[in-house]
This record gives sequence, C-alpha cells and structure tokens, in this order.
Amino acid sequence: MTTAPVTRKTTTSAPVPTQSRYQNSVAEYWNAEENPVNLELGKIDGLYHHHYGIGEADWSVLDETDPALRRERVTAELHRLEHAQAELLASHLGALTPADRVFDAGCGRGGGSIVANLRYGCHADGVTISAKQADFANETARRREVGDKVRYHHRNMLDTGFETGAYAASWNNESTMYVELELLFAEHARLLRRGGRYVTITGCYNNTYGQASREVSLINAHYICDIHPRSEYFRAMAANRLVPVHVEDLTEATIPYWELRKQADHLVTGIEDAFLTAYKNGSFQYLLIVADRV
Ligand code: GPP
Ligand code: MG
Repeated sequence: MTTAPVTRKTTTSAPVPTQSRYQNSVAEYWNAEENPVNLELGKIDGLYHHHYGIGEADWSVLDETDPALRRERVTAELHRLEHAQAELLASHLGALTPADRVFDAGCGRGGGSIVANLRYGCHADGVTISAKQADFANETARRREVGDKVRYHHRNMLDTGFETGAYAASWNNESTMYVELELLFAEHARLLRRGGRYVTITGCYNNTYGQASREVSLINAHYICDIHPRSEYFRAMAANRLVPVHVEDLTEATIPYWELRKQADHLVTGIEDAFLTAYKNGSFQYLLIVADRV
C-alpha cells in the first residue's frame, strides 16, 4: 500500500506591526507638537521638559508692568517650577555613580536624562515613540557635549530591546498614561538590576472619587492618553517585582504651576482649567511613586 504524501502546512504568523495604530496617532501628535509652553521654556537653558511644575510660585512676575518683560519673567518662572519637578524625580533615583546607566521611558525632548546626567554623571538612554523628539533631544545632548553619555532612541518603551539588568535606575515622568501599566512595569523590571530604583511622577485618577471625572476625560482627549486609576499603579508594580518605598501626593504642590500657567496668555494651551478643576474637585492626583526592583 502506498500512502499519499501529506502536504504539511506550516503555521504562519500575521505580521506584527512595529507600532499599533494608537501608537502611530500618539507619535503623530508628538512629531507635530510645537507648543510655546515647551519650546520657549526649554530655550532658556536647553533643558526641554515635557512635564509640569511643582513648588510655590513667585507671583511678583505678574506685577511686571512692561509687557515683554512680564512674558519673559512668567516663562522663566514656569521653567523654574518644571525644573524643580525634574530635580525632585532625579533626587529619588538612588546613589548613582558615573558608571551607572539609567533609562528614561518616554523622554520627550530629553530634559530629564540631562538632569540625571548633570546630577550623577551617569549614562542615560531615553526612549520616545516620536522620531522628531529623539532627533531633537540628541541634538541638545550634542550641543551640551554629553552626547557620549546621554543618548535618545526612537523606540517603544514597552519593548526597548535594551540589555536585561543593565540599568541602575529608570523612570517615567508623566508618560505612563500612554501605555498599559502591566506591560510597562514588566519592561522596567527586566531592564533594572536587582536593587535598582524605579520612579514615576504621574497624574492618576483618584479611586475615592470614583471613575474618571469629566475633567480627567478632557485631559485624556487633549493628549490622546488614558489616565490610569491610582490603584492600578500599585497592583501592576506588585505584579512586576517593583515594591514602593516612597509615595508622595504632589497635588497641592503642582497647583501654583497651573494657576500661573493659566495667567500666561503667551503660553496657554487651553487645558489649564481642566487640570485646576480636576485637582481641586479631588478627582485627579499628581503622584510621585518610588519603588525598589526586588
Ligand atoms: C506633559 O507634556 C505631559 C503629558 C502630555 C502627559 C499627560 C500628563 C498628565 C499628568 C495627565 P507637555 O509638557 O508636552 O504638555 P504641555 O504641552 O501641555 O505643556
Ligand atoms: Mg509642557
């Protein structure tokens, strides 16, 4: 008896897109973004931040009678408050040495990695989904002559391809709301060495209020993001070997920044009232979470 040869079908996978359609739309936003509130502040010292500010504001800048000087002083004051936020985050990264490497997840135009390098002399790898931001940030590092230690990459923070366990510290500064936290913390846990530090400053919705408020939803629509509830951070960290060691509610500390920004006619983007109302009605919190990688 002869047997007919069996035609074996090999299993083929559907091609996996390197970026989802959602990620493409986020990248488009950041490739096109040129808000004066980011570019004018960054021009002051070449530190381009994509996050908000903390601390008491110097309200006297609003009393300046010369219109051009008033704009200049308000811009500088907002930058000072944003810089204070970046320094607070950097101060929680642990005892880093110049030999250490840090990972900046969702680095924007790169300010945070430079702040960490200035403070610790460490190597930094920043990752952004926007090719334009990565190019811009590499150019600022080159101009500051730290391009040998601070590098920015056009990559996905959920799947960096970087070396496992190679990082002493990592962070997300207001970039967690673009991704699923389970996937994000799995990647941080993979990249961090045992005993490494993870830090995030984030806006989260407040579980004691209920679901996302109207204002939180407006913020989501404005930035094409999806703000997570506070509880989700701790659940997803615990599931990924990240153990919180310090948690700080920065909500009160960020309100002066927003009050001042609201009065900066030359810089407003239209989202200021949503932040102020959300913080004041208790539906939204500005949180610092520091965790050990165990
Ligand atoms: C600020 O970036 C942060 C985000 C866009 C993420 C959303 C953050 C939350 C806390 C909800 P930016 O500095 O580019 O924003 P803007 O242009 O408004 O200053
Ligand atoms: Mg900004």
